[in-house]
Amino acid sequence: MKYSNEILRIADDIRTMRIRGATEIARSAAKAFIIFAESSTARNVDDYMDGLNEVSKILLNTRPTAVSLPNSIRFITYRVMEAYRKGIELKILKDITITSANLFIENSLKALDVIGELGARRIKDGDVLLTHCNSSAAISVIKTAYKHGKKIEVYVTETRPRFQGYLTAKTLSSIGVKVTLIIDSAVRHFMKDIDKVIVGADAVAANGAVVNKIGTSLIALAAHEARVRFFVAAETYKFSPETILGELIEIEERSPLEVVDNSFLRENINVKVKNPVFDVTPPEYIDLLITEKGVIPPQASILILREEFGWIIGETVTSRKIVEEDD
Ligand code: RI2
Repeated sequence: MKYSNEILRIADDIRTMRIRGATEIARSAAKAFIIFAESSTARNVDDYMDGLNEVSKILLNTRPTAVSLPNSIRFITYRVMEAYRKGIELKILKDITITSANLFIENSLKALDVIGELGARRIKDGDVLLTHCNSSAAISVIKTAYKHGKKIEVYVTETRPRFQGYLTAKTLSSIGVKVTLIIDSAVRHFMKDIDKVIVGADAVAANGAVVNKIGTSLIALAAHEARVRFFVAAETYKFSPETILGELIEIEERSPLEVVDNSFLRENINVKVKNPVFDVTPPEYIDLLITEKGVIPPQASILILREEFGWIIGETVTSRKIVEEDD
């Protein structure tokens, strides 16, 4: 089946991290479905559903960790699948695809605003914050607190190896927030100056463990040691229903060439370079999860999952399974 180059480009941009950040990845996947529905030349509903399934596979095969990706795909395909099962005609299936994708994007934008408002209530005037990587959810909290007139200062880690911290530093300083950029390994050194840590999430497990940019768990450890509060800002579509079924969240490993260059590898053939992109912070090190459904302790993650996906989780995750098992 032929796809619009735009869909393949979105997939490639996610893979190569031109599109990055769990939220942006999920919204871009939704945009790919809109493009699919608008450009599909399927002659009947079965062809259309085959195409939908293939687009899902293309997107799912880009990056493995951000649960927002399968959750956005599931949000859209589940609705289309339901309509297909009821015998709905092709034109309407296309409309449902587009409406569902737009609804996902709209919900996601609203969620970020609500997270900003709820999270900002936990930030005090004069707080010194620390953040890691470049999370739109964490930035929403910081920006909202600042816009509410709280004079805050933010320490931002560089975030090796791809230096997403520079993006965060630029964004926050451009609106007037006082920013101090530090190297990742300086976090413990500065922890005594920090009041609260706030980071985003790529995935949240049923037990409240958070998967986020590599280094997050070390920051949580340093915060725990110094009795500094550790907040995670995450939309509920980053919660992983599969973890209720016993599955683990896969930690993406990217190319060593993001860490060293080719000549280093050639000159040091006995050196192995590993580049895991995320790590797992256990719930014991997390004070609060700031979601659009409320500010909760990590131990309450299971309730979010039950509310989002219902009590028959096995059935609601099937759309992803269908896609994977077809391989
Ligand atoms: P938002 C990013 O991953 C970072 O780990 C960040 O904390 C997380 O996504 C969430 O970002 P990457 O795509 O969804 O840079 O809050 O590997 O924007």
